[in-house]
Amino acid sequence: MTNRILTGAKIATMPTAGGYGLIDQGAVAIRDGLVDWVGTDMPAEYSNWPNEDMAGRLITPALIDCHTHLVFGGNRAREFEMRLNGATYEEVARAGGGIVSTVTATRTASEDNLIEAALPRLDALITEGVSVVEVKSGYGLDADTELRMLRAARALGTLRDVRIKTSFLGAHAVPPEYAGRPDAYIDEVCLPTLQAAHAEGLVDAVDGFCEGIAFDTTQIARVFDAATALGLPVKLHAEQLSHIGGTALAAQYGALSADHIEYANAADAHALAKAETVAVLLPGAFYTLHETQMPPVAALRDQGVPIALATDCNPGSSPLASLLLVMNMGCTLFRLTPLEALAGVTCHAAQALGLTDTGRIAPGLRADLAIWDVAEPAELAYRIGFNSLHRRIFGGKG
Ligand code: DI6
Ligand code: FE
Repeated sequence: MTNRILTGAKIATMPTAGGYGLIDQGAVAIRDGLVDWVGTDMPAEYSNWPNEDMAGRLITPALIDCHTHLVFGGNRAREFEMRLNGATYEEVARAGGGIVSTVTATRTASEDNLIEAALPRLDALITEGVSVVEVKSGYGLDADTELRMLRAARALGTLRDVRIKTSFLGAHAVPPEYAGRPDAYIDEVCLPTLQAAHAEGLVDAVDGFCEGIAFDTTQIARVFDAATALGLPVKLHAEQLSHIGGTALAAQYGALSADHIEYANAADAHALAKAETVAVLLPGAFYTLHETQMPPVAALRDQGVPIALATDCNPGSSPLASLLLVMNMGCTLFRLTPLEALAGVTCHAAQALGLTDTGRIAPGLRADLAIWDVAEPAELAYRIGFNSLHRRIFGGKG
């Protein structure tokens, strides 16, 4: 790997102190895949390093998509049409559509089929400067398919220059064969499959869907207790469609993140702040489902809760594979600032995945960088459907 120095750039370092940490006419030295130095007055030791002039381009940390369901079979375009003919998302789900219809398509897909279907979605993210993608299971809802999904997710990280972080989401929905018996499903399928997936090294975190159409806090707590016993961090789809206590439960377990949280309240925001749990906002689902309940952004700000943004790429509520569009949606739909949007897909997204080696530009962190054909960071969230990536550097390569 060539050690080199990138010069003549505007650098958004995204420091832990907050703000863009902008460095004008700055340089960043890359040694053995890590950031060795970043600043303006280049130390003499770098004067004979290969030097690449960025010609004033913006450099940010490479982007991180901290919430996706990237691996799945089939698609749900027909349900999209149903909803546009008046059916609500919950009505589609209760009529046996929704998540369960993707389960059928995923159960019949081989690992290779799942990989082949996911790669175009992964490539779409990578072309926008993404270096880390979180991928959940949750469309198998039986042991074999959940394990196959997680193996496919792990395989994606060997087929592309990208880091994959996996989340076990066995508690995503109750499969048809357990209709009306959620507790039995948790006991007989979800928990044993979590054990098997962990034993195979397939799980980085454990997630759940805490919602009226999925699992209640008591059921999610049993999954979280099993995760804790295995030493695995947790995260949770919480307060997406109603308020049933998921956000508070996530905070109680010290979750890495609570996700969606449109129906969370000020008390929930306080609990997240105390637990240092990241609020992951998912405007793609809000937009696709034509939701109206906004997440409590003002309360999250007041409490100092780190806000992340992600695609929630999934075939039902967010068939979206553009983190740049998510930044624009975060600003336009949720009134985030462009700075909050950039932090949401870099340093706060890293925190939502428990990563401390990326998401910022600082000595000792990975040289995961995105170089943009823009002059100002705000342009990244401002543009709609216009990828301004000039180059992505992954672990010092590229
Ligand atoms: N919330 C969502 O919006 C997705 N899953 C979840 O827990 C929906 C997934 C799907 O509709 O396929
Ligand atoms: Fe999701």
